[in-house]
Amino acid sequence: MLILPNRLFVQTVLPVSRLLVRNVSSGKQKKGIFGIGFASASVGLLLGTGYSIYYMNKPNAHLVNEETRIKLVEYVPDIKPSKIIKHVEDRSGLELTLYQYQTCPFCCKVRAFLDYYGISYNVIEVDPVLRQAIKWSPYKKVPILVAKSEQGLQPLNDSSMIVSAIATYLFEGNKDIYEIVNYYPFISYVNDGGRKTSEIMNKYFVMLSRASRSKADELDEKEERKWRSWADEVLVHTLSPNVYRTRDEALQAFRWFSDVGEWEMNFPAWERHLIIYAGAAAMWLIGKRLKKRHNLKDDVRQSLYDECNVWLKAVRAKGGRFLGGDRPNLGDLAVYGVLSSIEGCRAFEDLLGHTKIGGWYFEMKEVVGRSEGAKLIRS
Ligand SMILES: N[C@@H](CCC(=O)N[C@@H](CS)C(=O)NCC(=O)O)C(=O)O
Ligand SMILES: *[C@@H]1O[C@H](CO)[C@@H](O)[C@H](O)[C@H]1NC(C)=O
Repeated sequence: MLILPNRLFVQTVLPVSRLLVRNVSSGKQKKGIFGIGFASASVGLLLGTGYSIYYMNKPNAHLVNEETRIKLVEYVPDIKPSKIIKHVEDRSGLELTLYQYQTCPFCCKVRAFLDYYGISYNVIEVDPVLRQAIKWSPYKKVPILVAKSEQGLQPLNDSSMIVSAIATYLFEGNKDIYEIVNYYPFISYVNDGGRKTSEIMNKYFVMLSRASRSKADELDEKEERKWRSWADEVLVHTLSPNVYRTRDEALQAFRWFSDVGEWEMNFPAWERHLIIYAGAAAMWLIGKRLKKRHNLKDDVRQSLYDECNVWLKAVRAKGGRFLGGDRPNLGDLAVYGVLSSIEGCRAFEDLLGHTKIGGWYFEMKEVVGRSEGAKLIRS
């Protein structure tokens, strides 16, 4: 069995080769395989488990009292987009570039949102090993969405902030994206592990300046925020242990990632194979740690089914096709986006077989695929 140096876990799976090199050359940064540091922000790489660790550290965080906005960037390298998503109905005036990994649940969430509202964007598939495509960014995770504003290039980070900021832009109507970013400042602090971390404020809030709204609307919005946060903090954590449940499944998952991320096109063969085999082995191991950390049931499938049933119950309680009623709200889009990241995995097949989520899921897929939200945007 492959024994990976600890640092490899820390930076995770995909930066595999780069780290191999680094590990051999620097002996430092040993943190103990089972330390918290082991599961740093990047462990989840493909399945975004990092989020949790970040939050785990939060209660003990020491505030640095540094509040700031995401700064404009002078330039981004001129890289040919891996894909250009063109929605003819797009009148938003936005010019967006999404830096992403195709199967990262947070990236899938952003795409589900943009596609539903029929917003065009360029995709740059980040090479997860070397990550050159985001070297320009001080923020080292994906998704990053860069929006062209009158002031310059405005990066947005964190999938939920991205969704809220763009939704604010689309529905508020008269604000520049640069201005909107001021509503989402981040606060930096040093956590117990001595790492500098930061958190974006208001990330589940769409900032609309309506004169008044009904009590019912207010409750709906609160519920919508609750489920968006649930997608990030609960649902997402059931994914990794399921997708990487057995060595075989982990390998199958990585092969699927390779297909849909078009790794064959993007990376040399040796690198792709290294990612697939080393990645699958590492994630299989990590999946077990995450299962404990997030208190999943022994049969991890059951935890996935349970959470999906919790979601379905909430949808049904609203009495419509979606949580948002006749059409999806941001809660629906978040849950759908996150789940769509495992669509090609055995876990997803099992999920369809053991729950009734398929009805809601495929309706979502349809309305997102048809960009049904496009007609809701004011132009
Ligand atoms: N809170 C962030 C989490 C993003 C995240 O953890 N992304 C992972 C990929 S799924 C990542 O980029 N990890 C760092 C790395 O790849 O090195 C969000 O919602 O966007
Ligand atoms: C967002 O990005 C900025 C730099 O672009 C970074 O300094 C900050 O830590 C990031 N914040 C979060 C919470 O991701």
